Amino acid sequence: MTEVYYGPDFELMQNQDPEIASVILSELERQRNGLQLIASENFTSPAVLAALGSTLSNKYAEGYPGKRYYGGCEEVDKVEVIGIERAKKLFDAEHANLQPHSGASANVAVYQAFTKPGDTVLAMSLPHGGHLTHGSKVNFSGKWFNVVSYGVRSDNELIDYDELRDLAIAHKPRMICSGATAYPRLIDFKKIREICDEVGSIMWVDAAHFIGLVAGKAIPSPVPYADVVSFTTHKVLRGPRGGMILSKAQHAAAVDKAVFPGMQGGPIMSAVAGKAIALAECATTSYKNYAKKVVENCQALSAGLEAEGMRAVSGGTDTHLALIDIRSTGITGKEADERCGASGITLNKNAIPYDPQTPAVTSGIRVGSAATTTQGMGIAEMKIISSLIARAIKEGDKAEKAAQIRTEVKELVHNFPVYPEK
Ligand code: DSN
Repeated sequence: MTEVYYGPDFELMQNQDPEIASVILSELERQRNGLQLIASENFTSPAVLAALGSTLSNKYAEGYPGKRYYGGCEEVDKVEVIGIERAKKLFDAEHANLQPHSGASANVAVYQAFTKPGDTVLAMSLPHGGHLTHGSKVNFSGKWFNVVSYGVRSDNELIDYDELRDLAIAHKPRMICSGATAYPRLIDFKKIREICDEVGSIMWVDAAHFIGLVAGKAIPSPVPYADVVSFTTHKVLRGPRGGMILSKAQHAAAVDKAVFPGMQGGPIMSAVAGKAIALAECATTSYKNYAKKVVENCQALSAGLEAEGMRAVSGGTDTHLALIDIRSTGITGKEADERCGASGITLNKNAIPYDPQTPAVTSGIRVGSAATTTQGMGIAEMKIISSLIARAIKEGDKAEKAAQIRTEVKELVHNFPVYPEK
């Protein structure tokens, strides 16, 4: 990591609003002093942070480059055009839209571009690793669409492609969604394309979790197969918080119209600039090496936790995340999350497939290697982290034990400083 963006603007904020400035500094210290293992988080670069804090934030730019509803867009037009071209090149995509404010809003746009309310959509169930926007009853997707869910097999915890095909044939969905938030394995996009072709469905891939690995060529890309690919830009991809959509050229107009004016007003141009910067970073050899290391580290973390007596769902991982069944410890996911938190280890409780516990309690934890790999950690550190997690789960309810683990966590992370001062 290079140094954090600590420009004169931050000093100004400290003078003008010490209350908020002190919270921002405390969060920086939290990120520096703990282990960040949430699979959907990362440390973005100082250049991206600088773009987010830039004057581009002031500009309204409803519309698209060259077709805006406001004057004065000549500079932000350049940023968006550069970003679009970088995205198309990096992912070998025919069309890119950088405007969605988040992954969930990108998904709203996908529904709007390809479906009408009431249409049938086939997607992975949330308890098996899907996402709220893949048809959860508490989300717009489950309220406005007839979402049929597929899941993973009980014997090997891999996507049940036979079930997926049977459901597709039975329900003839308008759109089939693949992609998940807690599935550690590669998805067979070729097979899903064949099923989509067989039943005449749009193929939508929500690649939020793994698109950074695709960008770094560490895993196969869904782009050649899918009609549309939506994702967030802040996970392994290491960009600013936000969303993006890639599509085939034939869907470009529908996607753009669905994003604006269909779903959003003005884009957040500072975030669009941050996305453009991250896309350029992803095209470097150093990022490719990073993406490969993220996977190797996650495999080491998953194996380390298994060596500590826990079980990796599906037997391991091919990606940046591992889902761990911790029932052998006698502790729930909720308790493990709390005990790890008290010990300076940030991760999240997560349902495992066929979980006997409720979603608020769960039998599992989800861990990811994106942030620690950005810090420069490697396989040796993943082994240490596995043992720290195991100790936190077993003993992190006792204040003195949690404090001891927290000290060891601090010693470890201080060898891999995050955003060191100039
Ligand atoms: N909240 C994200 C995650 O943690 O996986 C998905 O949106």
